[in-house]
Amino acid sequence: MNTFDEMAQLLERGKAKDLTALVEQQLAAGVSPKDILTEGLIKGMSIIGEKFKNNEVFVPEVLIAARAMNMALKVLKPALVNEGVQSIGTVVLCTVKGDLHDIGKNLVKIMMEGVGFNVVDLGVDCGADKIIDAIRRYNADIVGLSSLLTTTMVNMKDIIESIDQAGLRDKVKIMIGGAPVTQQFADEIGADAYTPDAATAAEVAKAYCA
Ligand code: B1M
Repeated sequence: MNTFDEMAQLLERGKAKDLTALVEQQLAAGVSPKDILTEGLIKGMSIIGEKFKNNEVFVPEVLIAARAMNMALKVLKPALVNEGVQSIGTVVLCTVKGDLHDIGKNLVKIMMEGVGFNVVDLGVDCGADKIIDAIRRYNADIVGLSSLLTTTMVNMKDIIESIDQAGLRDKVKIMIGGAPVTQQFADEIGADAYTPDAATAAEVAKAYCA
């Protein structure tokens, strides 16, 4: 088994301590943080996602794996983020109302901070009022919305309409993403951008604030 497979397996089994130790060791050995993320951690999460879909594992196992993933991401973050970069803009970021999935959103945060954004993370299960309040309070340039459920992605539409009604639609670019989200859906609900992954989200956001 190679080291990336070992990481994927530790993540699957929710072995947070062993996983973070292995990530630390690999970083120290000069392995690319991007490879650790995609070949090890995201691969492990995809395997558990597949097993979840096929009823081979259940919510508790997935929660334990997600905890291990978030802990490993904390270790990886300094290596993914360029320290000391001056802020190029402010992003208000959250997972939408009704949705508790935060791993993708946390990755978007890391990548956006990596290209120099100040990211205001509103967490999960976030409705329009909180977002509108944050746009005003932090003078945001961009709003990032994440959704992992087909039942919650529709809430993105309500949030965009509420931002419009609050008179803030021209002030911010609205970016959306998450597994069930598509470009077509983004066009339908009037978002400015859909991006399939966190790294592309950071690139597109940077282009808005260039
Ligand atoms: Co849930 N879950 N889950 N889950 N879960 C999915 C999403 C599901 C596809 C699993 C499945 O059936 N195969 C399915 C959704 C089905 C659907 O709607 N079509 C599902 C379900 C059904 C549920 C529950 C309803 C299960 C239940 O209770 N019966 C429940 C809902 C709870 C709720 O939110 N109200 C639930 C609960 C959970 C846990 C709490 C156990 C846990 C979440 C823990 C956590 O996040 N802290 C969990 C997990 C972990 C998953 C899977 C296994 C993994 C998600 C993940 O973190 N992926 C997932 C299956 C899967 O995706 N294969 C599944 C890794 C992450 C890096 O990817 O978040 O897609 P992702 O982010 C990507 C891109 O999407 C993108 O960038 C990232 C990559 O760079 N991206 C953006 C994300 N946001 C972006 C925003 C952007 C741009 C890009 O711009 C702003």
